[in-house]
Amino acid sequence: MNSLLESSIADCHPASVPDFTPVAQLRELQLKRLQAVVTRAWQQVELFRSRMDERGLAPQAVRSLEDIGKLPFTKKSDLRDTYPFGLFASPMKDVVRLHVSSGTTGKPIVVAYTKEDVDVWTSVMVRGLAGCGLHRGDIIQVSYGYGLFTGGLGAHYGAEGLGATVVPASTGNADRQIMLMKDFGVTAICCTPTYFLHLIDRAAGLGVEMKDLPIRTGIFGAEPWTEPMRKHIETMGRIEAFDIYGLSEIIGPGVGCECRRHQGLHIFEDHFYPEIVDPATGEPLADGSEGELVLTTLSKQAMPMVRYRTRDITSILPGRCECGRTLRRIGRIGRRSDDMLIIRGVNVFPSQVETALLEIEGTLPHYQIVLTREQGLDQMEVLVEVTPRMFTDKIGSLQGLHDRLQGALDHVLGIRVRVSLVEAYTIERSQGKAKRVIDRRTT
Ligand code: DLL
Repeated sequence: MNSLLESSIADCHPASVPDFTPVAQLRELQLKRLQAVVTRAWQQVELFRSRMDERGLAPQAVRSLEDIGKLPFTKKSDLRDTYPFGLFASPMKDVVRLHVSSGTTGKPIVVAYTKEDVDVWTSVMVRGLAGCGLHRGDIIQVSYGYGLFTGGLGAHYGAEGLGATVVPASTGNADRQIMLMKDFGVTAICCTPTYFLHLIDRAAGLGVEMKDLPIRTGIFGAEPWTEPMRKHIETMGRIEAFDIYGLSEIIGPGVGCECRRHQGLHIFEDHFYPEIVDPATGEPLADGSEGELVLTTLSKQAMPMVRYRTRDITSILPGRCECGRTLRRIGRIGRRSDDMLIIRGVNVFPSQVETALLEIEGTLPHYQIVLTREQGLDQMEVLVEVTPRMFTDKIGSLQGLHDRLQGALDHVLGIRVRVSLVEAYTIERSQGKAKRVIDRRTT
C-alpha cells in the first residue's frame, strides 16, 4: 500500500474502509446488488414490472453491469403519478421513516426508508464526513432543515454515527446559530452554501470574527454552487469547504461527497450506481462527457430506484483520485437540465451568472435573476448586492462597477441583460435552498 493511501485510511472512521475496495471486487458486489434490486423491484413494484414486461425483460436479463442499459428509466413524474406510496417495495410495517420533497412545482413526492435503509444512509454519511477529515471529538452543527427535508436528519445521523458531538440547530435564527458556534466551540457546520454566507454576514454584524471561532470545516450542498463561491466562502469563513451531493429519491444527502483532494465528488458506489446519459436521447455517454446523471440504488429496500433520471448535469471524472479511494467521482453539479432559461433564444444558466459576478470585486455573492416580458420580448434583470463601501464611494465608482459587471455578463451569456446594483441585504436570504430566479413572465 502506498503511504498516501495509508494516511488516507488512517484519517478515516472504520466505516470508511469500503471506499478503498479493489475495483474488481467492487464491480462484483455491484453486479450482485444490482441483480437483487432489480428482482426486488420486479417482484414488488407494479410500475417497474409492467415497464420490464413491455420490453420483454425479466430480472435474469441482468448478467453484467453493462446490462443496466437495457433497463427502463424512472423519472420524477413516476413518483408524482404514483403518489403517495405507489413505488414502495416494502410493506408499511417495515417502513420506519418517510421524507417529502416538494420541488418547485406540482405535487410533492414521498420517499420511504426501512431500518436497513436508514443504516445505509447513516453509513454513507459517516464515510462522507470522515472523508472531509471529521471524526469523533468534532462538534458538528447541523444547520440543514430538520423535518420533511432530508438534509437535517441525514447529516444528523451521519455526524452521530461518526461519534462526533451534534448540535441539531436546524435552520433559522442566524444570531442564535452564531452564538451556538461560538459558545459550544463548533468545529464543523453542515448547511447550504448560501445559508453559510448569510451566517458569515451575521457574524460580522454581531462583531464576531470568523477567525476567532474554532470552526474549520463546512459541508455544503443541496443547491448548485460554483468554484468562485467556494473560494469566497473559504476566505471569508476561514474554513475548508466541501461539496456534498444527494437527492431524496435516492437517499438524501450522502450519494457523493468530496474528499480532501477536492477533485470531484466520490459516489458511494457500493450503494448507488452512476451512469451519465445524453439528456435528450437517454443514450449512455463515456466517462469525461457531460450529461445527465442517472442513479440506481443498489441496496435500497423500501423504495428501490432503477435508472433514476436526476436531471443533474455532470460527468464521471476519468482516472483515480489521489486519495486512494476506488470510488468513481463526478464533477461539481453546476446546473440541472431543467434550470436552463431561454432568453430571446439564448440558453442561460444561473451558475454562469454566479461565476461572472464573483470574479468582480465590489460585489457580494448575493444575486437574483428576475425575468419579465415586455412587448412580447423576454427581459432578464440581474440584481446584485454590492459592498456598503461602494455605495458610500463616489457615484463614478458605482458606475464603473456596473459597467464591469455588464461587460462580464454580456461576455459570459452572449446576450444583453439589465444589471441593477442594490444595497446589501436587499435580496431576501434563504435558510435552505436559495431562490435564484424569479419568473414574472405571464404566458
Ligand atoms: O437536497 C439532499 C441534500 C441535502 C443534499 C443536504 C446535500 C446536502 P432534494 O431536496 O431532493 O435533496 O434535492 C435534490 O438538489 O437533484 C440537485 O439538483 C440539488 N443538489 C443537491 N446537492 C447538490 C450539490 C437534497 N452538492 C437536488 N450541488 C439534486 C448541486 C445539488 N446541486
